[in-house]
Parts: sequence; C-alpha cells; structure tokens
Amino acid sequence: MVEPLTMTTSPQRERAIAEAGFNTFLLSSNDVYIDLLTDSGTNAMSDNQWAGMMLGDEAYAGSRNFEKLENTIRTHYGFRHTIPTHQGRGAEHILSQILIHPGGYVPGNMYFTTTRLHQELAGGTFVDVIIDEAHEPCSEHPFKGNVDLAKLDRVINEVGANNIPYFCLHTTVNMAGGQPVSMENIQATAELCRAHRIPVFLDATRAVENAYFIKRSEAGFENTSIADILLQMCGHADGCTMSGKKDCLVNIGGFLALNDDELAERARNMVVVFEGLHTYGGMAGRDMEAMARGIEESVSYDHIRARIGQVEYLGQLLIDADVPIVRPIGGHGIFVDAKRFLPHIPQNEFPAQALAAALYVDSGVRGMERGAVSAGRDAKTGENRLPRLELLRLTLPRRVYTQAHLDVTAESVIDLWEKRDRIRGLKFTFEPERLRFFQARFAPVGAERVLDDADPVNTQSSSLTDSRESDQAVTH
Ligand code: PLI
Repeated sequence: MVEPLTMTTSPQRERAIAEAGFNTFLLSSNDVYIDLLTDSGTNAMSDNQWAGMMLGDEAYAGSRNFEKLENTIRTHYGFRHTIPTHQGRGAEHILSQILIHPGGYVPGNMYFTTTRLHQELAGGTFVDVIIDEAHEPCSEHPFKGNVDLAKLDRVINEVGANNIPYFCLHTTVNMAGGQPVSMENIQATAELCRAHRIPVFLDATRAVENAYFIKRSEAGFENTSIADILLQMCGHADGCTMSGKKDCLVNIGGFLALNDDELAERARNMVVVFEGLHTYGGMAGRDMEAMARGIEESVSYDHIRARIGQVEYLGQLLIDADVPIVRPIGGHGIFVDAKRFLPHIPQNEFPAQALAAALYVDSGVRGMERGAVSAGRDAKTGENRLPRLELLRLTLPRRVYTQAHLDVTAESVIDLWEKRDRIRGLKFTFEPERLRFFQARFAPVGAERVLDDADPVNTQSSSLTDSRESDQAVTH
C-alpha cells in the first residue's frame, strides 16, 4: 500500500507551525512531508500481517487470536502470562497499580515519559541508575543503556529493598538515544535485584533492537540468533511491558507479560477495569493477529539489520557533515544534540523544541523534542527539570521510507546547521499539567538573541528548494 506525500511551500509551513504553537505534535499530518515524529504505530505492516487481519475472531471472550498472541509471546519473549492492552502505557498503568505502593522507589536505566508518570501516579518515585556515559552525547560506549550497578546498590541500601516494588529495565533506552543494554549487564542487574528479592520488569518495547546490538557488539553472541538473544534477555526478567507499536510492527496494541501466577491474576483483574476483557485488552481480534505475526517477523535478522541500517545511514550522513548527534547511533532514530547545535539558546528556551520547529519550516520534515520539554516538572518541587540531554529526535518508522527520504532529511538538517545562528528560542504560551510535550504551545522569544533578524528561521521565509523533492509516495 502506498500513501501520497504532500509537498508544501515555505509560507504554508510557517503558517502551519505558528498555528501549531511551534509544537510538531500539533501539526496536521497533511502538512508534513517526511514524518519522523515517532516510530510508534507508524510501521508498515506486511502482506502476511494484512492477510492475518482478515482472520480476526472478534468474540468478546476467548478470541483465538488472543491464544495465538499469547503463544507467540511465550515463544519469543518467554513469559507465561499475557495481559493485552491498548498500547504500552496501558501495560505500564496496570503494572504500576499492582506493584507500586505510595512512598516506593522505582529504579531504572533512565526515565521514560509515560512510564515515570504511571509510577508517580501510583505514588512511586523514579530513580535513575543508568551509567554516567548515557548522559554524554559524545561518549562512544557501545552499551550506553547499561545500569550502573554501584548506583543501584546504593539506592537499595539507602531506601531498603522493601521499598523497591520492581526494577524497570529499558531495552533499548529511548531517552538516551535508543542505546542498548548488554546481556552481561542485564544478567548482573537481575542477579543483584534477585539477591534482594526485587522483581525485574523489562520495558521490552524495543528489545529486538537491543538484541541486534548484542549480536553485533557483545563478545560471544556473534553466532546467536536474534530470537535466541531476545529469549535470553527476557529469561533474566520476571516480566515486561510492551508497546507493540514499535518492535511488534503494528499500528496499535501492547501487553504486560509475566510469569508469576498470582500477579498475573491481579493484572487480569485490573485490565477489565481500564482496558477490556483479559483476552483482548484494548485490541480487536484482528489487531492481536497482526501483532502475533509482527512479532514473528520482527526477530528476523534481515529485518532488524535493514531497519537499524537505515538509522545508521541517516546518522552517517549527518556525522560526515559534522552535525552534532548522539553517538553511537542508536536503534530507532537519530538524536541531534541541540545544545551543541544551538549554543546561543539557553536550555530554558528549549533549543530542541526550537530546532524541531525550524526543521519543519525548512523542509516539512517532522521530528520531535526529547529534552527539557519532555522532561517536564519535578513531581515534588514543581521546578522544570533540565536534563543533560537536549535532543531533537528524528525517528524512523519501520519499513516505510526509502533512502531518498533520508537523503532529503539529511540535506535539510545540514542546511539548518549552516544557518543555525538564525534559530531563536521558544517560551510556553500553554503548558499542560501532564506529559506536556504532547500538547504544549510556544511562541518565539523576543528578537534580542536573533543574530540575523532579517530571516529568523522560525518565523519567516526559509529556503525550501524543489531540489528536496523525492519519491512522491511512501509505503505504509
Ligand atoms: O506509546 P505507548 O503507550 O504504546 O508506549 C509507551 C512507551 C513505553 N516505553 C517506551 C520505551 C516507549 O518508547 C513508549 C512510547 N514511545 C513513544 C510514543 C515514542 O515516540 O517514543
């Protein structure tokens, strides 16, 4: 299936971004040329998955597609029980509600927005125990998602294992730039947690991508299949939350999977309140069939190598042009280092948000902010969090774009790099209480910091040339 792409003009894009409050989440997709907002739910499904959609068993209870999905998850993720949900945050909600008690601490390898919010809504506090290198955009550590075991040990000693309902292990780490965790580190983390009777739950949203990095870079796994590596990773955990909209190659769906019978019963009881019956969660039968087939396809080496190969292709174009990006190149996107790209914009004027808006105006390419706006305010103090990483994410949907689209994207980022002094910062005009990055609105700050006021990229005409045209259609 193909979907036509819309070419827009500079004036159209300037109007569109202003109407969207300089937030790329508030743009109409009709106004977007190349959509690198997210890899979530934007995958192109295969012929085999679409064929499966025709075999949906839409029974309210006991759908055969659920049985297939549960068996597929047992085969590839290894967990006995599956609680289907409408998407990943549904699983995070249920896990948080059944495990976290008010006053509990949840350590993890860097926060994720929805995960941390559900932990906080359940009365918990997230504690970051990722290695320091993860916060350094230039560190070339091959497993920047690793847990710092000394930090974890310290947290356990300080708050007590009884106050830690579970450990949250992201594989890969989205907010660090799609950085993987090594098998050795997964195992060591699980052993430390087990010694203190702390359950380990993976965020397995991009665990297949993590498995690819283990195969590529960790000694001893060169000849192990992606499927076996994935199973081994999960073998160290008690369960996982999953946004099926990423690795599982579907447009909607998720699950909580776990081994403990009693905990599974509690999760099943919770899912009927918030999602739907325990044999469909928030999904139609046909969605569960597509997800089961997507999981089988996702562990193919050829698929995952091609997927991450595309990310690397885009990253290398930018590296070759000296554009500052997070290194090494991660699994699901390229993360441009906005602090180095726009050193004239202070972090409280949201350089990554400004860069996302400027890129859209330049070429119609839509990325998203992963920095101070995404980090939100501290739940206790109400102060803005200012993370070390201030990033523009260019996320690649799976099996959607061609190399030509990546060339156009790189050309536009490089063009902006050359006129970066003209980009100005942003200030809030509307700030939602929760997950503010999705719906916040901004306005450019005053002209005082604009070095070339004649052509500020956020507000006036910028150069989108016809030379950036590429394929007019995209598989979807
Ligand atoms: O968007 P959901 O509710 O299906 O999944 C939430 C979620 C959980 N964990 C991780 C690591 C994610 O990346 C994630 C969602 N990510 C989005 C939407 C993204 O654009 O990265």
